[in-house]
Amino acid sequence: MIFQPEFETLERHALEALQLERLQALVERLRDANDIYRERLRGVAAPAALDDLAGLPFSTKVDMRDAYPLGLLAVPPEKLARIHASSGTTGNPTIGAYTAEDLRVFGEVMARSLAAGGIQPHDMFQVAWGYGLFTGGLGAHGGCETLGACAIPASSGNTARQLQLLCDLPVIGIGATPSYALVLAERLRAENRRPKALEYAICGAESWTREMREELEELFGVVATNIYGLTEIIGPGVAQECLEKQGLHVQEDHFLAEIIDSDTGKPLPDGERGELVLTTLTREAMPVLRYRTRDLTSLVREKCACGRTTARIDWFTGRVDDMLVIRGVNVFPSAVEEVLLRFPELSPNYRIFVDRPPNGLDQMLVEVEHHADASIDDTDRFAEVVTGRLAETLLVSLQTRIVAPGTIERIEAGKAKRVIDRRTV
Ligand code: DLL
Repeated sequence: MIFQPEFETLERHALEALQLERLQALVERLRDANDIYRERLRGVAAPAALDDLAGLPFSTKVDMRDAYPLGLLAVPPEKLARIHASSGTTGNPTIGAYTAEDLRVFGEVMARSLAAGGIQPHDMFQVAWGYGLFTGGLGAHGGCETLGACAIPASSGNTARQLQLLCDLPVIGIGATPSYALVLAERLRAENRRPKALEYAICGAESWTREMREELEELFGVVATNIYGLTEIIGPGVAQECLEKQGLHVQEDHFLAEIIDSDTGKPLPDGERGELVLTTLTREAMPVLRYRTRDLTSLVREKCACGRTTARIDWFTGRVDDMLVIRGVNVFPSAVEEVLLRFPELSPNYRIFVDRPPNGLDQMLVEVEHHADASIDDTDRFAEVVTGRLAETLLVSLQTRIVAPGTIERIEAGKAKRVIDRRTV
């Protein structure tokens, strides 16, 4: 179902005209309402065409941190209706502030996302992203209300209660991080229980691969789609796959997407992979101009078979900053996951350890669980085969350890942490 066809299927020329009008208004608003942006935009001409976007200044996570907590507001604080925040690993959290109108838009883009992922207004949807400062729980909750669906605010964690709700109530869809959806699916399988009515899982908030999607769909018995978003822009609902599963539709009337070369900052053509840059076209409280997400993907603008005309971003291959450099070779954790999951014997539960022994070369160890029903005669021999395949694809030497199901700790709340980098430098 398409929740707002008047925007989601708008002809591209009309969509681009709307984007330009909104971009021009945004630049004016930022100049008027925020000292930091006024300074940054000094001497910069107003965009006369969408292509002029490339001449506008970028914003980065560092800008957000420097302006902590409310330096980037474009409305008086009395107009705020809610604040979210993402924890981050160092320094100040990143604040996301919303007016009532921003919350209405958040509800709308999440309702579009849920509908694109298979949820209908008469359905029950279990929200298994965390409620609180994290945008996932309350964002999906607002989306259910805007769509007219019934929200079950389970939040993250409390796996026994999650399973009980899924088995007792006619829940059609669930929203969770992919790693937590997998925890739920594994527990159901281990306890030989079945959800009463579950058909769809909408997963996001952390990196995952198509290979992991296949595993999850098979284990959970659902159709799983990918949802993307970030606190700095609005939260989840910036982009969402439809059931055609051909990339994530960007809600382009609200968010303008570009792909740039992250070294040079220059725009890249459609289809080329680079860093995703997002501009909020309608945010009131904390609009953002050309935010460098550090997330790596590519963009296509052809119409999708579902009827939506909005641009689609491809599955992310990681973040600029999750790239590991092992003895000079760039390694993305998503590439490791892709190779592992091509082995039917292996499960999506894995970790990557990186060590730097004194005076030695960096060592990388991939630890992965095999499936409970996998038939592996000789684990050491099999580990060698996996090592060979990883080394051939990643062009780096490493070791692999195959471990029994349940060995690797499951994360029940928050995002999965797959890389343990123990190098001191
Ligand atoms: O993770 C918002 C969200 C909630 C998205 C629920 C989807 C579902 P942050 O905590 O600010 O916001 O983290 C944003 O998470 O820059 C990406 O690096 C990563 N991320 C989010 N969704 C995906 C995805 C929420 N589908 C950061 N695939 C982003 C890969 C994702 N990475």
